[in-house]
Amino acid sequence: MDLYFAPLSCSLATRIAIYEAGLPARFHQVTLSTKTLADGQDYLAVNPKGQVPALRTDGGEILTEGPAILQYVADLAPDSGLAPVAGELDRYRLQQWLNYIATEVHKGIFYTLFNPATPVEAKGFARDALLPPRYAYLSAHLAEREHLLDGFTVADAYLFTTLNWAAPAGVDLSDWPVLQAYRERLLGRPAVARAVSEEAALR
Ligand SMILES: N[C@@H](CCC(=O)N[C@@H](CS)C(=O)NCC(=O)O)C(=O)O
Repeated sequence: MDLYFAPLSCSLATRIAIYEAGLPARFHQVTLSTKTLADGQDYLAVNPKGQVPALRTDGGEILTEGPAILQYVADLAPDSGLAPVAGELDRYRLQQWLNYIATEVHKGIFYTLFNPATPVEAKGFARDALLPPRYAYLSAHLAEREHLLDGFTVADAYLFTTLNWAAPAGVDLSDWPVLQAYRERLLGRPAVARAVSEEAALR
């Protein structure tokens, strides 16, 4: 399979999932500002939405939307435990987390904080009004648990990816010790550390 990614963006979660699953993959860096690939090809021809991640399956199909891609990768390696089995309640709890992270955290907070066109007041609202209850909810959930579900899943890969954005967005993660410890714990996983160091080198 082929993953289209931008370093340390939300596509990092899929690279982590691929490494955790031990699956072979090729990685193609996308320049989001120009929507081009390294060889100058038009990324919009791969994903007309112009966003990462996109995944080309071994069958040549293009999949988009991080939560769908993450579950696809997890299901290619059913023994990895990266996603509970479809049909079991925990699979829908996984989707509950993926949707929460995508909408309430990724788009709801960090899209606003990183978008250069966001008015200053809107950034302040995202940081001071939207983020605290969401981080408090996540902290309460993770205070007594190592992972969002039982064992590491693709939802952890996604939440971890968004926690990496706190510092560059001006959010001090030391104000959220449970989340800081969770992030550091996950960084101790070889697949996570490898994905982060490889993408950090590309920035
Ligand atoms: N709905 C998409 C959103 C993905 C997304 O926001 N990707 C960002 C990087 S984290 C991106 O490609 N931004 C460039 C753009 O929106 O033009 C998903 O969940 O996969």
